[in-house]
Amino acid sequence: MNFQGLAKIEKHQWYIDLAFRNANKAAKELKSQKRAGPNVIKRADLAKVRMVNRTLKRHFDLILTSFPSIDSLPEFYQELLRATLDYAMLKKSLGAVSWASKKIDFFSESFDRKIRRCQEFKRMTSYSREYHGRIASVIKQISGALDYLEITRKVMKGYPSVKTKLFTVCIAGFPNVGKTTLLSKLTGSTPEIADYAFTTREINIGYERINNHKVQFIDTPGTLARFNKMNPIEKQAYLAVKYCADMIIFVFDAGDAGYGDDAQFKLLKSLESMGKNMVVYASKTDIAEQNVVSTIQAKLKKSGFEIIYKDPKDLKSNISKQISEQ
Ligand SMILES: Nc1nc2c(ncn2[C@@H]2O[C@H](COP(=O)(O)OP(=O)(O)OP(=O)(O)O)[C@@H](O)[C@H]2O)c(=O)[nH]1
Ligand SMILES: [Mg+2]
Repeated sequence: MNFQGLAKIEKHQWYIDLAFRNANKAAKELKSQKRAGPNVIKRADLAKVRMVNRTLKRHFDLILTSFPSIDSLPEFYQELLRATLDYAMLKKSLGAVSWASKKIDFFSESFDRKIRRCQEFKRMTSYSREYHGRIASVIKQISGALDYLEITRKVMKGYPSVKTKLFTVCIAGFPNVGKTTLLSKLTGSTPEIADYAFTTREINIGYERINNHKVQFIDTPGTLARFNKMNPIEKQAYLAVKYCADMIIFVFDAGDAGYGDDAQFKLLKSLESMGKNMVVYASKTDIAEQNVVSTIQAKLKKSGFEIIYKDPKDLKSNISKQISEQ
């Protein structure tokens, strides 16, 4: 699921200007016809009303249909919305556009009727002016809603495209431990990898077919600890783990990442509290001292992690087993 296709939302004046520009054009065309006839003023005024209605309905309906129905979004996206936007305000703003769309219909129908029945040229002109005023006022009333929907659209465009129905494996651990390197080894994807912490500034997602199942791998930035202190990307990662992960691979740096074992153990413990199936992968065993690896292994065993994966192939076999047990 992604939100790239959300319609851009303009400032309220843009809609007023567009609608009446189109309306004036339609009226002008009608008046310039050779056989305009005696009723041309009335027909031009009616054409204006209908064009305003058509233009605004088209744009407002596009906004309403391109925004997904919030209550039917997968839980992950609903929570992401709550974490990054004002959920109540978003609902209210969509409600305001829907209200405006109905009001525009109402005024258009009522002025269409008035103009059709009107016999006096002067009154017709005043109806036309009044209609313009009513429509402009309705749109002005939703200017805050339109502004907020545009902010929402920009934020939602940046949401990761997560497939919420696939078997999902999240890769977690301290910065610079080798999470993204593992993602590439597991899926063949090639995101940015660098020898410094916080290289991954967004959620990297890769896919791999394991045992005839498409598996989604999510490489998460940050440590996923302390939700309130997280930046928006870290929040996205945390929520992806919470709502989408069927399994977590904890990357434990056996080389010298500079965190020390204790801090990594502590993080491992705190992630265990998320209640997900978790396996440990020891990275950088190629450069680590053998006795360091053995010590880590012994400590992990005490915490209930019998097997420490060092080879991505073995991890894939474990994932395959988990899928078949589901
Ligand atoms: N020798 C060795 N180096 C590794 C291994 N895995 C990762 N590295 C190196 O460690 C550094 C960090 O790797 P990344 O994969 O970017 O680590 P990360 O956990 O994604 O880092 P952030 O995105 O910053 O959190 C890079 O220089 C990698 O080449 C490994 O198994 N062995
Ligand atoms: Mg990374």
